Amino acid sequence: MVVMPESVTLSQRSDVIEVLEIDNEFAAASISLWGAHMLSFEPKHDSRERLWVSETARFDGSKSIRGGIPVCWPWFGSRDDDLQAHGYARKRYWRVINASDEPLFTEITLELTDTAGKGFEGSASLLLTIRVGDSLSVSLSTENTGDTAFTYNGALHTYFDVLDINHTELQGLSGDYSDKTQNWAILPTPEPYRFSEETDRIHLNPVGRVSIAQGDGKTTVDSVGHDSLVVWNPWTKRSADLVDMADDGYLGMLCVETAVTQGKTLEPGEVHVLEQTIS
Ligand code: TA6
Repeated sequence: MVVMPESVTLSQRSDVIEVLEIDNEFAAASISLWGAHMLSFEPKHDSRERLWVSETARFDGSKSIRGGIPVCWPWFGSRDDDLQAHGYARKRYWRVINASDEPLFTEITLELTDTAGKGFEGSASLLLTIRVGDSLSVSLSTENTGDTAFTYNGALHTYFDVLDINHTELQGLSGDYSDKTQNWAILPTPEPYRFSEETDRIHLNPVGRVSIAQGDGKTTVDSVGHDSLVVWNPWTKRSADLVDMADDGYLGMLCVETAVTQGKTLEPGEVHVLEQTIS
């Protein structure tokens, strides 16, 4: 049993979901142990919540939590078979293997207790290391613990809180993207990058930094270990169709996801880290 440092407390969000609450000199944050799912991050230097969670999100374990940072693993998106979209890591229990207060952040490491599942043939160890300081860094480490190679996909599927999607601009992307709403057509990144319709895009030029510019400030998103950045907003119709999103829920969120969508192959003993830092 890991002893929690001074800044961390454990609370019960529902019958099935326990949440680690972090409150240190730099920020407040919360993480559901079910899914290793970040639910909030509010740095104290500007008191601006960075993560959006749907007001109708389910916390009963029946669905992945709508909002925050779902951990998609060991695949991304939907599949041709019946298996659930975005893999199973976001719907399983993780355990705390380390928690410490460091000079500039609180560090928590969670481990997925059981990484095996239908649709994934490999043997893997999966860790999520979270650093809550002036910025938030979330680092997903996949290790091949078996004796044959495997290929995985995944994402840190972050829902950013925005004041109004109609007045939000995404900066820093360039090159082509593949558009899910247009049968995966390859199209050039718009400039300026603004939102006025359903947006579901895999950007294939994996830049390291993008920014979300909006009325009350800019949010910077740094990514490492990715081969793509996914940008999603369901807009009016899909928002209304989703049982765990209010009809106008799309107005206050924008997903910018640090992702591996092209398949990352790991040889036995190899480790791959996918990381997103939000400031
Ligand atoms: O990352 C974009 C996406 O794959 C969209 O196509 C959309 O379906 C979204 O994720 C949410 O997926 P979810 O399974 O959480 O409902």
